[in-house]
Parts: sequence; structure tokens; C-alpha cells
Amino acid sequence: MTRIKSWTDTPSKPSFVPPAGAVDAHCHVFGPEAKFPFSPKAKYHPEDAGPNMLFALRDRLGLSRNVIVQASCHGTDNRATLDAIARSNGLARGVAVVDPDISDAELDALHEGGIRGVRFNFLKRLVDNAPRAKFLDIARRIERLSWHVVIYFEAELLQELIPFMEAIPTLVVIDHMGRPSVAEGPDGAEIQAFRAFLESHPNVWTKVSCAERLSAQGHPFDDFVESVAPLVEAFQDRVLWGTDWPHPNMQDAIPDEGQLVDLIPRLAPTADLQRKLLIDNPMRLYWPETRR
Ligand code: 0GY
Repeated sequence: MTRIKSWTDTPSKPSFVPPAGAVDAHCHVFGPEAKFPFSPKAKYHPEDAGPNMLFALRDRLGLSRNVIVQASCHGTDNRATLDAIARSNGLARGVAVVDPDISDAELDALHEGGIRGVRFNFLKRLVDNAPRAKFLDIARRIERLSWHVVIYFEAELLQELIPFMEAIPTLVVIDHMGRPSVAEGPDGAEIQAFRAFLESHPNVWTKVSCAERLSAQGHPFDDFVESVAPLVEAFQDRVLWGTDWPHPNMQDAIPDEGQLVDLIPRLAPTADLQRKLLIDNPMRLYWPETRR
């Protein structure tokens, strides 16, 4: 497999200055492979994108903290994610991917290492299978740690997954809004279906992220902004934002993170919304012990 480099070395400096304490609540690390090999089941083989690069990007963008989500290329070996968290001086926490037979002691060790959630991935191009009964078992096991579940699926699975998500006892966070089409604007069928789902499920949060994957138009992502800004307004206490750096597996239209940061004031036009999206909401989930 050819190694994929899915990020740019020279992101622009954003015009928008995030409020102090802003959290990038969806990003990943890859390797370094020599220390943390990729899973034999990985569907893509990235170049190394380690913690030093992530923290340099954080600083360049004017962000303060990271939530590192275990990427599918590392399977259920969370060592690269844990290593990055350990090097962050307390400024990163993470979301793990675990096997159903993980022991309680191993879950406790992940908690100690800064993990605050588990991810269930339903994308066929990223994982071989998504065993729902086993996922539910994991969800029940992590409840005692006050973790949450992060779910990644595509829009056509939304209705089918609702009973599964309703059976999850913890808070649920949906990656990238379950990848709706944004080409039709805020009244588009997939955006409306997702909005209805959030309205009827108060324990479900979402990440208003991945303009670069969801936009049919590309930069300046007007279709994404028009479709997603109403969700930020409507669900302002349940939205998170993230860069998705290093943009796993992207080979065309690799985004400039400076431009992604500049979407924030278009998605969340007031200082109040920006504070909720970038600080209050992610801090509540990932650093609940921090009194501000
Ligand atoms: C994302 C999106 C993707 C990949 C992964 O774990 C992963 O490999 O999440 C994707 O390919 O859409 O959220 O980073």
C-alpha cells in the first residue's frame, strides 16, 4: 500500500482568532509507525503524523486543546493516541476504539491515560464489520466511567441505526453529523432528517465538522455553512467542532486548516455561540473536572 500524506505542510494563519481555551474536538495522530505500527486490517496506510505536528498546528491555529480520536488505521491498539495525550501536558484527551473483550482493568488504564469515550465506526470503507451487539456491550461497560460513545456513520444508515443508538445508555456524539448531503441547503432531506433526530434525542450531540468532505462546492464551503449554521443555533449546547487533522485518507482537495478555522464565525456568528462550540461543550465532555 502506498503511504498517503493527507495534510498540507503550510496551513494558512486563520483570520478568526478563537477564544482562549478553544478545543479542537476531532483530530487524530498517525504513528510514528516505527513505534506504533498500523493495524494489519487498516484500509489506508498514512505517513506519520505525530503529536509534535498536531501540537504545532494547534498553536498555529490559535487553539488550546485537542481531543484525539483513535483513527481506524490503528485498529484497537490505542498506544499512539495515548502517547500523544501523555505528551500534551494535560491539553489533550482522547476517544479510543476497543475490543469487546477488553477487561475492566484495561478500561481503567485507558481512563488514566486520558480516554473519555469509545468510537463505533460503521463506514464500510474503513472497517470490516460493525458488530452492534458487541458495541452495545461495550457501551454498557463504559457507563461506570462516565464516558460517552462516538459514532461514525453515513446518512443512509441514520434511520436504521436509531434503535441501536437509543439502546446506548450513555451520551452519544455523532461524527460529522452522520455525513448528510449539504448540497440542497438547510431544507435538504438528509439535513432535515438529522435535525429531527437531534430534536427527538436530547442525549445526542454532534460534531459540526468536515466541511472539506461534505461540501459539494469546496472552499469557501458555502453549502456547508448554509446547511450547518442552523444546527449550531438550534443545538448550541450539544455541538462540537474539530479540524479532522490529518484528514485520514484524503488525497484530493486536502484542506487548509486556516480556512477551516475561518468557517467558525460563519457557523457560530456570536461570541456566545463560539464559546459554547469551542469551549463550554467540549470542556463539559472531556475535562468535566475543570471549573471555569
Ligand atoms: C474522520 C474521517 C475518516 C476516517 C477516520 O478513523 C478513521 O480512519 O475517521 C474518513 O475517512 O471519513 O473522521 O477522520
